[in-house]
Amino acid sequence: MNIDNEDDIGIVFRKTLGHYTVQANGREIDCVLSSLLHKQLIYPTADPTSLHHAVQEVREINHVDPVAIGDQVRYVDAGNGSGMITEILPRRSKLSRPAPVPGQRVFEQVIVSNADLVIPVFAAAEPTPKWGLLDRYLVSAESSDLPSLIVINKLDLASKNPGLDEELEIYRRIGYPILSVSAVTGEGIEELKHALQGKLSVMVGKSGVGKTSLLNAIQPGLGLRVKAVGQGELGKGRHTTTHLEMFKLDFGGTLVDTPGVREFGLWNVTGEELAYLFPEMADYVGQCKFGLSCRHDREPDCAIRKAVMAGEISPHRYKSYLHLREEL
Ligand SMILES: Nc1nc2c(ncn2[C@@H]2O[C@H](COP(=O)(O)OP(=O)(O)OP(=O)(O)O)[C@@H](O)[C@H]2O)c(=O)[nH]1
Ligand SMILES: [Mg+2]
Ligand SMILES: [Zn+2]
Repeated sequence: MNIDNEDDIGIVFRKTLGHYTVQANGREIDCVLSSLLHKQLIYPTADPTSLHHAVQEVREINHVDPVAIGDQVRYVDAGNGSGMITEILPRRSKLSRPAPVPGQRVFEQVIVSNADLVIPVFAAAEPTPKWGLLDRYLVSAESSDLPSLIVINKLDLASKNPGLDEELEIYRRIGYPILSVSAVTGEGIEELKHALQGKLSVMVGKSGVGKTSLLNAIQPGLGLRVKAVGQGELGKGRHTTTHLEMFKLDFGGTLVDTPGVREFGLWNVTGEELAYLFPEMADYVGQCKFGLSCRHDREPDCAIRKAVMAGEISPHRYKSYLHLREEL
């Protein structure tokens, strides 16, 4: 970091259409983008025939928004708590997904940059876990070279899902850390805090698994703010998160809460490398009869399929692999 300009550098904690909340030196600055950065912004609703659209195409833009939550940015302070972002500093990491823009091609959406840990959150029950979605999150984190921590929330409802432990054992065997918690009873919350300490972590998961509730449990002061934002929309005290937001934790660390998503595609993963992103398959890659060109599907003498037959690789993980392979 350039010491001379240190007071002009901050981190993006929140964004709403056209506005970015930058935290710097314990202050929040409401920033817009400089015109240069602004030109790199794709409006999902843009008329594909408009001039605006044409200009964007010439610039070969490949992301929906040049600025992501977690970005370290340089900004010009305009006073009164407002400013303008002029530069995005190099990213340490990024967690991305494809964002199809109607009438155009698919663009990269950086969910969070500079994250250290991806936390796929599932509920023991209500909603019932969909393990295929977990596999997507894990592959996505692997492709970003980020570690994952699987969090199973609603431990208090675990008796409603008798098959849960058996499923989790598959992931434990692969080597993924798993933490079972309950935002309601507080069980496991201390361990979770410990895992978050000193890192920038991002929670991902379906709507209703309890991501925001976990944030409440981890840091009650913050939770109140979260609740106030979306309350009333769905009634019964249930609030759904509509925007990504990053929170500073009192005990050190930063946590990003994301809105629940039903779909989670893979960005920038090729069919050839997919098996490498399943840690339990990686060792077999190259050992198939057809070497690196094996799709590990119906090819004869496939080392990965043999490992599935031998019980070394879980059939459901293999099914996830085949499913994802078809998309790439
Ligand atoms: N029984 C039980 N219910 C929980 C627990 N954690 C959260 N809930 C409930 O689950 C519901 C959804 O919680 P949220 O925190 O809003 O879930 P979310 O993952 O943030 O959902 P989105 O913001 O829509 O993505 C709420 O009604 C919570 O009270 C838990 O540990 N046990
Ligand atoms: Mg939420
Ligand atoms: Zn193979």
